[in-house]
Amino acid sequence: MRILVLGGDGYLGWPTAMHLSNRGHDVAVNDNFARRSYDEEMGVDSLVPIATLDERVAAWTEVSGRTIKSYVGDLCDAAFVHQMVGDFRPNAIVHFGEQRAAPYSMIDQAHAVYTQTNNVVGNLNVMYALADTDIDIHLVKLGTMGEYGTPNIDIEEGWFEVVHNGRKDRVLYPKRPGSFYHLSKVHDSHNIEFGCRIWGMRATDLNQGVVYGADTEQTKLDPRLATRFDYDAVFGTVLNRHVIQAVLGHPLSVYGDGSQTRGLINIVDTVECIRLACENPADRGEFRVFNQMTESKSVLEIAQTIADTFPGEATIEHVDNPRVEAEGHYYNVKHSRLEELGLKPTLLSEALIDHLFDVVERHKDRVDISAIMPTVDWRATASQLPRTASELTPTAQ
Ligand code: NAD
Ligand code: USQ
Repeated sequence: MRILVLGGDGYLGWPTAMHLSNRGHDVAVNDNFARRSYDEEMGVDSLVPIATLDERVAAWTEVSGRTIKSYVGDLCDAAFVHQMVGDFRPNAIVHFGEQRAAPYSMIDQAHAVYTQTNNVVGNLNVMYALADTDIDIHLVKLGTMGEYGTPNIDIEEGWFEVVHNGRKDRVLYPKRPGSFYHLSKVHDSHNIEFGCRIWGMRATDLNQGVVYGADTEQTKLDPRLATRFDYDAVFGTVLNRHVIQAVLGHPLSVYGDGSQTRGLINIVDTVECIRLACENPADRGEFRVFNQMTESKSVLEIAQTIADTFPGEATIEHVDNPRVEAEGHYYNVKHSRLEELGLKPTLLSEALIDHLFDVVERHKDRVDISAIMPTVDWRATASQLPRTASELTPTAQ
């Protein structure tokens, strides 16, 4: 198949592109390097050094004998997106290309507006380019488990049967997300469902849990093929951060009492889920939703697992929760559909955590300690109105 991976320079996009290419698909990647600019804006860098996209693509050809084409440009530029989709004419578009950090979206008004504009407009441009080029192109869109929030009932895979006043309907599962970032994904989901219903698009929305891990089979082949690994309080995700904190001898930061529970998935399973979704497309007009996670754990359980596995001493520190989120809540997620397509879940294990300790040990001198503790507070509105249009746009742009 011909597969276009948007956000192909990111943590998940780059390993996915290589995984699909390795499976014999004809792959192209797109990115505007916004993620590298957020690093500059935040004054941090990936723990694992990463090559430029050009170097990555060249190294992949050298190592595998296969090619990955690259398109550099902004998904918010409609003309560029049309041109790219028309030029590559993919069978599937995998869309990772969004601003993905909840804390980044909660910094202030400018970052909230940027996040929602970048994500919602970029996704709409992709939908229009796809519909204009060939409505048969399958959109595989990265959503998030956080779209659902933490309702006091079981979480279904996207759709929900409701009986109300004696009548029954199948509706999109109600969403109650916890950040302006997570909200942007809800808006995308609604737009895509509309495209399926009105234009007859085929789409798979992958509501993915928190990803952990530093490597896939392909990233290990050459240091130039490594993917980024974030540890700072804005872009670092919880398990990856706890591993780094353990290795540095810092207490593992558990926000609040740590009873908040999240779905987790290893990066190795992420890339495989994308392959399965691409190779088994949704039907024409179908808005298909998969919950892309393999296990649930509370934040405290994650911290305890890391601390117990660490060969040295590791302590856990409860810090005031900078987010507004439920603790001690019900969490039961249905996630069987990817397994029905063939996913063999990779569950959190000592071996996986030990590998992460090794990766961090090798690069720990690159950590900026001042970036570890959270600084973004969900309750602070930072509502000073921007005076100029440029103040509405973070420096990353
Ligand atoms: P990432 O930030 O590392 O990668 C996203 C890439 O998209 C970056 O390289 C960025 O430069 C690019 N991008 C952003 N806006 C763009 C635009 N307008 N035009 C072109 N490129 C653009 O993020 P990631 O961790 O690889 O996540 C990828 C996707 O998966 C995101 O959509 C995210 O919401 C979703 N997701 C991630 C996780 C996780 O734990 N990392 C979990 C669930 C869902
Ligand atoms: N947390 C801590 N300590 C930390 C960091 C986080 O206790 O040092 C807690 C948070 O309060 C939260 C949970 O861990 O309850 C998860 O936080 P996170 O930063 O690991 O993940 P989140 O902000 O939810 O976002 C990440 C990705 C995002 C993706 C999402 C999947 O950045 O792109 O959409 O995971 S999900 O959480 O399922 O929505």
